Amino acid sequence: MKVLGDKNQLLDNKGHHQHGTVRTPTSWRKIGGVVAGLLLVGLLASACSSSSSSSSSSKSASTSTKSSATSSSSSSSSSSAATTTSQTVNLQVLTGKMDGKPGWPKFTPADFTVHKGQKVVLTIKSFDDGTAPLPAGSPYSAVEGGTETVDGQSVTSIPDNEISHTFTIPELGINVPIPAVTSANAAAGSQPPYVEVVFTFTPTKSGSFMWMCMAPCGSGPTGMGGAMVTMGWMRGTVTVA
Ligand SMILES: [Cu+2]
Repeated sequence: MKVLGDKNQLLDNKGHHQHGTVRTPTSWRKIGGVVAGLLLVGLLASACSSSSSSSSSSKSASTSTKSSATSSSSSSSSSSAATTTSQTVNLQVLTGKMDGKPGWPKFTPADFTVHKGQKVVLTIKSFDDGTAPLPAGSPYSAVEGGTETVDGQSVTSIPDNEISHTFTIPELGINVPIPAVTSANAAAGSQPPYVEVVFTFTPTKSGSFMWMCMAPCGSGPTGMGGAMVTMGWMRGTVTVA
C-alpha cells in the first residue's frame, strides 16, 4: 500500500546555539560556570531531540524538530524569536478496511511525544469517507486550543453532519474536528483520496494525556463501541515532555 509511506519526513535535528554576552566577569570560575550551564542546555536539548527521533521509527508517521529560523517559508503569523522551534507530527486516519479490520477506523500512530513550549504542527491525513455526525449541540464540532486548516483552508468549526472523527485532548483543551473525505478530495486525484487537516498549537503543560475521538465512529448501536473504546484505535496517549 504505497500511500502509507509517502510524505514521511526525515528527521532534521539541528543543534541550537545560544549566544550570551558575559560582561566583565569577576573571575574565570564564573565563566566556567556559564560555559558549563550552556553545555548542560545543549545536552538537554539533544536528549529531547533524540527521544523524538526514536519515536519516529513508526512507519506511518514521523516526528521532527527543526529550527524555524531556517525555514523562511514558515506559515506562522505570530512573530516569535529566532530561536523558537517547531515540531512536526504526522498522523493518519486509516479506515478499518485498509487496516484489515472492517468497522475499526484508527489513528496511527496512537502515541507520540511533543515538547512543552514548542509550537507543534500536527498534520492529520484521513482516508475515511464515512461520517459520524456529532449529536446536536455537541461542543466537539468547534476547533479549540489552536488553529486548523482543512485542505489548506482555515476553519473554526466543521458542520456536525460532515464530521468523521475528532482528535480531542480534554485535559489540554484541544479539539480538532476532522471532516470525511469527499468527492472533491477524490477528484483531486490521490488514490486513495484523503483529506488533510493541519492543526497548530503549543503545549503549555507537561505530562501524559489521553486523546480520543468524540465522534461516534465505532461499532454497536450508538457507534461508541469497538474502536472508540480501544487504546490504539480511537484513543491513545500524547506525552508532553
Ligand atoms: Cu473516530
